[in-house]
Order: sequence, then C-alpha cells, then structure tokens
Amino acid sequence: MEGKKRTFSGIQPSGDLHLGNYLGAIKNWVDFQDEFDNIYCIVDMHTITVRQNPADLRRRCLEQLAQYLACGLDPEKSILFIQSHVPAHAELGWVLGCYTQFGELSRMTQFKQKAQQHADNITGGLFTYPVLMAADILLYQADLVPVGEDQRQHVELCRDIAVRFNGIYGDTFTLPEVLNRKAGARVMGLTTPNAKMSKSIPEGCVLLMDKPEDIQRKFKRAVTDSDTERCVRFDPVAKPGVSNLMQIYSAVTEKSYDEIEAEFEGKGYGAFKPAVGDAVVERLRPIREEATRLLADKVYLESIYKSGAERASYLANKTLRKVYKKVGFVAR
Ligand code: AQP
Repeated sequence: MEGKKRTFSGIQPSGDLHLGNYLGAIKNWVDFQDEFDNIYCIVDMHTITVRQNPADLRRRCLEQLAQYLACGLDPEKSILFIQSHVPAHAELGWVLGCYTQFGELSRMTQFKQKAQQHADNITGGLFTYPVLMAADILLYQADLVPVGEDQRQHVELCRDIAVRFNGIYGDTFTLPEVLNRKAGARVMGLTTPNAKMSKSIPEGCVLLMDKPEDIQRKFKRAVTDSDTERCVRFDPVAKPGVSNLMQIYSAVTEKSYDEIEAEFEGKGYGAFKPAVGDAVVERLRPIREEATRLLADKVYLESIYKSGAERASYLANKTLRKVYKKVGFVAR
C-alpha cells in the first residue's frame, strides 16, 4: 500500500444505514478502494453524544459491520474497525480539544441542529463532537475524507486544528481534504426535498435493509414538484424533488442527467418515481441478502473487527506518541 494516498471515514451506529449514507459515503469508499490505502470505522463513541439504548447500540455495531462488508468493503483492502476499540481516538481527542476554540465549535451547523433536536440533553460531548472527529482523521494522517457534503464543515475545522497544531509544534499532521462526487453527495429526504435524507425523518428515508416493497412504497410517495411543466428535468432550485430523484437514479445506474432526461421524455413523474424505486431495489437487493448472511456468522465478524483494531492501533499509536512528545508529556 506504500505511496498511495490514505482515506479515513466513519459512520455512527446510531440507527440503520440509509441511502444517504450509502450514496454519500460507503459507495465511494468501495469505488475508491483500490486507488487508496483505506481505513473505515464504526464510530460508536460519537453515537453516545445523544442517549442510546446499550443493547441496541451493541447490535447495530455488528449490523453495520455486516453492511459495510455486504456493500463491498474488502478487509484485505480496507482496515475496518470499531472506534472504541482504539483508545488513541479518545486520547488525541482530549489533546486536540485544548487546541480548539469555543467559538469555532459554537459555529458548527450540526451542533446547532442537534442541540435543537435534543434540547433536554445538550451535552459537552455533543459540543465537542467535531474535535473527536478531527482526532479520528488526524490519527491516521489521512489525506482524504470521503464523506457527504453535510460533513464538510467538520473536515474544514479538522484542517484548521491541524494547521494550528503544526504551526506551534512543527509538521505533525497531514492536512485532510473532503472527497466526494456530485451525484450522492447530498441526498435529500423523499418527503422533504429541502432537508437531507436522515433517519430522524423515517418516512422519506430509505434504509439499506428495507424490503423491496417498502422501498417502492417510499418512492411512490416521494414529493415531486408542483410546477406545471411536469417533466423530468434537473433543476435543483425550481424542481428540488425531481432533481433529488434524478440524483439518486444517476448514482445507482451511473446514467448522466442528460441520459435520464431523454429516457423519461414525455413520460411525466408517474412513470419516473417507480423506475427510480426499481433501480434502488435492484441496487440494494444483493447488499441486503449478503448482510443478512454475514450477520449470522458472528465469529467471522469478530475476526474482522479484532484484526482491524490491531492494525488501526498500530498506526494511531505512532501519531499519538509523536503528539504526546511534542506537547511535553513524559514518555510512558
Ligand atoms: N443525506 C445524505 N446525503 C449524503 N450523504 C449523507 N451522509 C449522511 N446523510 C447523508 C453521510 O453519511 C456519513 C455518516 O453520517 P453520520 O455518521 O453523521 O450519520 P448520519 O447518517 O448523517 O446521521 P443522520 O441520518 O443525519 O441521523 P440524524 O437524524 O441522527 O442526524 C457521512 O459521510 C455523511 O456525510
């Protein structure tokens, strides 16, 4: 893997994986797998920034690993592990928190949104979430962070923290950049074309493990636009609903927007919505079947996350030792 750029990314096991996670993140991880040296994580420590049921959290970690593998992540090409199995994440997170300003964290859009959603439980963890995310990325000296657009602000803060630390102590961290593709970078909810697809709005959220009939039902009920034109044309401002469906269709079929417009010329929304549903069903079917098969093999899943944590720890501890030395801690 020498000489390749390194990627790092993760998803919270805070609910079932959805089409936004797949198209905005995991699909790119899989597509770029041969090109880069990859590290992909199940970020369980981020998940407890809002209250979780412990048994559900444990179950979802294993389900998520099975789904990562079913989507095509290959443990020979990508290190796959659970964040809490590598204590260096929490340790570097503490250090970086001491190089992050209160004002910077106060400006984070995700914090503002989540603080509204969980107004009765706005914890310090929710506020410092981006610092832990910066530690996740910087520990591995990642060059590229394949995430959806909603995470760009956090990656930019991570760069700012790294620049600040490097400025004080000399070159310590690689400066990471966001890596994503246009189609899938911001999948909107099927019932809320102006808000991102998210598990908090279940009606408009397609889960990777949804049954075909449920996927079809969600697409048939997708909100389209009330324009008089009624034709399939990409225009996110005038036609956010249809443009979102086109984005999804393009991402799962690899067809361009021009090709899609030509395919549905004169057909209207009534034909388009179920066609997108069909394409998504076919794309997700093998993933759902393989994830179900893998989930029954707990011994295999354990072997993957254990060896992943060992390999990740080796890399993470190298960076952590360097940081501890630079800030003036006595070597252990
Ligand atoms: N709608 C989306 N479009 C494109 N990419 C998305 N991602 C998430 N939603 C979309 C990408 O998925 C990765 C994991 O994100 P996360 O761990 O922050 O969790 P989440 O799935 O983003 O959380 P939700 O669904 O939004 O849940 P709630 O409702 O709890 O806030 C990231 O790469 C993200 O960009």
